[in-house]
Amino acid sequence: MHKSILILGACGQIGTELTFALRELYGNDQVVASDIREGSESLMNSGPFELLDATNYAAIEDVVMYHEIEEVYLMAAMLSATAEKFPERAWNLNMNSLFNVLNLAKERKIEKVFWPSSIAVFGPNTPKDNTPQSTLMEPSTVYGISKQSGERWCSYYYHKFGVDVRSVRYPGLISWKTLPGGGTTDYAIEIYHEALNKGSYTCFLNEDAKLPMMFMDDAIRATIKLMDCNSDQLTVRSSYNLSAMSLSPADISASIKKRIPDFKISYDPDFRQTIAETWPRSIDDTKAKEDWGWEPQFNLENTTTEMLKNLPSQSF
Ligand code: VAH
Repeated sequence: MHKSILILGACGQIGTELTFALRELYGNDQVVASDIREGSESLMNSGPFELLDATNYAAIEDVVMYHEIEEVYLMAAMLSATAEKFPERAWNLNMNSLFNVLNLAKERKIEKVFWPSSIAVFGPNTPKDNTPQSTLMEPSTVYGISKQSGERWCSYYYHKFGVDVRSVRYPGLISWKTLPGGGTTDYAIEIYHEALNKGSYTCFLNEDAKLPMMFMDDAIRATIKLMDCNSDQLTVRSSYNLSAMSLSPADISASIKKRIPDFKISYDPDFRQTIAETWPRSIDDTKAKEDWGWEPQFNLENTTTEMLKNLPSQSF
């Protein structure tokens, strides 16, 4: 099936895995990876790459026209922890990159857009357990505010201009192919690295900080499934709740100890604990299940198996 795809932010935690998955599916030359800097050797050697600033409309337009791009996955963003340190840079990147891609679609220069939201759109007074698709949302982080605004703009461009933009609210994502990228849930990746490299980990969240989490393979499969379904199946054009697991650092530590009995964990919460406390503990993703057949495949145990099996070759 011919399809020409551009991934903005292809060298990030999700972008890297999305690039490999889409190239596997559609062919290396059908997927143009792009980022503000080059990526891993394996990514750079697996297909076409463009150095591209996602906030530069003209530069994106040139790449779209040159490669005859039909679909854009906008994965470039500044995540929650880093965004608290650079609020204006985060707003500029997260919002202007979205407007660039939505406007390309509005002008019919591309046909379809994927844009990631996050459970960070929910705030401290959102119901924390089995958080509904539509509910009270008063995010208190720069990142969460940008994601809530982005969801509103996605819905507006769909209803006003017929732009086929699709989105999911990713939970915290656990993966081994790339290092974490400045998020509050990065602990859930670091803990596996350090369990293998040091046999111990000092966690920057409290042991009972339960958050919605997902193994990356599930997140990639959900993303591609959403983009492949018929537009008329979709009843949500802001962003779909997406769920797999609800985990705390203590849960992940216990899972690691089943394989590495001497693993030691300690807790030294920092500002990221304050962010985590504003987010839900678990998510209701009934709408994603009903509209496009979403079903997770990874739980904590097979996530731990995959992480510990694949990580030794990585190092911090
Ligand atoms: C972050 N990994 O921690 C991201 C994610 C739900 C959290 O959006 O900022």
